[in-house]
Amino acid sequence: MTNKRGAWTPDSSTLTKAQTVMDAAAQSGNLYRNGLGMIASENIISPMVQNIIASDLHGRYAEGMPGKRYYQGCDDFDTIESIGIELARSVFNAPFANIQSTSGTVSNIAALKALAQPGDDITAVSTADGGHISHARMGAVGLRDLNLSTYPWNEERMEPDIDGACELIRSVEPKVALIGQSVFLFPTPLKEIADAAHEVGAKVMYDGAHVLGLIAGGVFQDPLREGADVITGSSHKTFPGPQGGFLLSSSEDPAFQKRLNNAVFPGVCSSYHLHHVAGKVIALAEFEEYGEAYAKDIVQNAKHFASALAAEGFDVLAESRGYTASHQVLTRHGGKDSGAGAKAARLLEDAGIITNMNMLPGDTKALTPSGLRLGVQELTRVGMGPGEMEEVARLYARVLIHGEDPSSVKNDVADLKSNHQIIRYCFNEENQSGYPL
Ligand code: DSN
Repeated sequence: MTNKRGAWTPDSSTLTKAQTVMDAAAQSGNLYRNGLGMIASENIISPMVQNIIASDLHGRYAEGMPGKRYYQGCDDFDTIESIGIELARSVFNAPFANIQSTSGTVSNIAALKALAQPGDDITAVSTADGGHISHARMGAVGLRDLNLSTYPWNEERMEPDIDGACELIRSVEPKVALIGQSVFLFPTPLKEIADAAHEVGAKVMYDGAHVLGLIAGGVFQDPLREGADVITGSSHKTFPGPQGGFLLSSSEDPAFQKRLNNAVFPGVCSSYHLHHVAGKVIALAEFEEYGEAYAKDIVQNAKHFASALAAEGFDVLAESRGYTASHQVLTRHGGKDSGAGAKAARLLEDAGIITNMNMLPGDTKALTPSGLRLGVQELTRVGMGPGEMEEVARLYARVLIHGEDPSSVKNDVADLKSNHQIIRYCFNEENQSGYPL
């Protein structure tokens, strides 16, 4: 038995296996260095973040909060985390910020621990409509043993049907009204939903994992001012930091803030990965400086890319709303459940364009969906603008519409990418080696 590349066998020596791992990591780096990373949940980290996540902090523990630790040796990390909390409160304009959680899903598990008890009701967007797996019984919602009711979905507007969602909340009277998706083209009209939720005593939890950088950059929506009690999110999508999570709240109540902190530690984390926390703090500092411009450029690029794809002949969703107001673009490549999205994603990968297949309205099977979900945040991060968005749309068309051999398109993909090797919107922009090794 060998893996896909035939690079190892189970009886290889352990050193060979370790070397194979090093080679595969380098190969994976090359794939993205020479190709177009367009998975909407991904990004690349800045040189300063690359440095700090490889620091000694990686091996350390700091359970508790700054100034109140269960281990010695934490004074310097206290400085780091204190600066990080202050920066997060400023960048996200949030009275409360916890920067410890190790991912968006971990933030969701912590929030559900703080906001609900097993057996309580929750309302959310269904995974078929773009809700995240942690919003489902198969994920964190099930782990907390919550009863899930899903909002009706408005396919035309690609958002919850607002009247239907409010009706559902008023009839179910959940403990948590969860808003936000992994397929997130447009801001959710939050105020009406939050009013209905607060009327029945529910807390409003907004999963901003995908759009956190756009929210912080002031170009998407402002959930904490529109009625969200808690925002959860990842630190590595449109917010361009290392892998990790955030937990934010509009609450000034010290008891509620303590409940949120306790839900992260000791609730769902022991070690909370100090090197990544420090990386988040650097990324927050960089965002404070460059975030607004980055967020604006992302959304401008996404709109431009969507229009350029449509002009090439692609079926781009949500035309009536201008296709997108986020970093994401959705395209349909065949009939429902046809697997056309999966096929398109494989052909694009052969051309060096990395995307993911995605269910679109009407699809029922996650492995044979009809669509692609595309994100432009990484291309924006390496300095691509509207002109490059048009070039990328042409590359898509050569592969998926004109049936050109993906391996010949791959050369042009690499050519385009060779001019975009410097990571932008960060410190030391002019003095860096670019993509991570
Ligand atoms: N599964 C990720 C996404 O691609 O949206 C989020 O965790």
